[in-house]
Amino acid sequence: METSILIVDDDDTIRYLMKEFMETVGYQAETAAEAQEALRLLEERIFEVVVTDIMMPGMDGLELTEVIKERFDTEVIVMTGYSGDYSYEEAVDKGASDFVFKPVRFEELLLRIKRVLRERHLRKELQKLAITDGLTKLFNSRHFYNQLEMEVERTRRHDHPLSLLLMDIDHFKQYNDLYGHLEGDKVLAKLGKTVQYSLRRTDSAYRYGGEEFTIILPETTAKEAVPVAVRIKKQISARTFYPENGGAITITVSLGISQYQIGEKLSDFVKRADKAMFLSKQKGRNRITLLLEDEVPPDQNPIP
Ligand code: GH3
Ligand code: MG
Ligand code: MG
Repeated sequence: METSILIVDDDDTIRYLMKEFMETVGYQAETAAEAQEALRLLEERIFEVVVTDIMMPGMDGLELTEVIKERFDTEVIVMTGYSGDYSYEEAVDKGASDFVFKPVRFEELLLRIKRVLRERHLRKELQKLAITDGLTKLFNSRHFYNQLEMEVERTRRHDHPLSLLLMDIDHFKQYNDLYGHLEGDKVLAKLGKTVQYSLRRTDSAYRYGGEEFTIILPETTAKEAVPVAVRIKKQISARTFYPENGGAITITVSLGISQYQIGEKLSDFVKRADKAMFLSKQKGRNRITLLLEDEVPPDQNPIP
């Protein structure tokens, strides 16, 4: 994808020349003559970097930087005409990633933009790593609790349904004992992919523990979560594994579904999904159990 740069300056010539330069070196460039216009453009589309003048009529560049950093995921480089007027510290304090003096040498600005983009990319990679499970490439459990808290909060506010799916591999210890931990890891990795492919766009999947997975289904009742669970279960049992020293092996999973009940604690919501999963195990594994309220007898809500 092309990188988009927004140039904000009240000087027509600078805007024109800078846009032309940015396009020559391969960026998409847009311009704004003042801060409000810049903010309007930022509402409309994504810019990776904003290069803004400080001295402008109306909202100045430092203020604009502050607003951008509050509202958008965009890097800001500020330009100033008089080296004494504003300090680097002031600009950085408002959230700017870099600072250049006018008259701006375009080659220098380009180097600074490249560095800012490199750092942005690195930061995004790190952010992704921090919430990703290395083996399954699904989100990790820390992210699970953060996201679930956010979704529960939203559900409380809007009174929309929210469901949770918990899944555990059947007899996985046996698989590890028979074929080795490394082969077990391969199953987990494949399962991560299978789960990811079976999800709807709004759902998110997490490695909850060793061989346990969770899926958050926003705007979904427990009943509506059933077909998602059925699809995942089917996809998993349709896969064949070929561990070393083994033949063609298939695995099964047990699932539990719960729906958030307004007012309940987040931990009770999770516990109920866990309990539903446990009921699936009790009933012989390789099945789905839906638990709407806590004290439902084990043989209720059976799903083939
Ligand atoms: P059940 O059907 O009751 O769930 O039986 P189970 O054997 O799957 O359950 P149990 O909780 O007894 O064992 C879970 C096993 O999962 C134990 C452990 O060896 C395996 N496991 C957990 N995390 C990992 C992992 O990261 N890699 C591998 N290879 N195995 C793991
Ligand atoms: Mg387990
Ligand atoms: Mg298990």
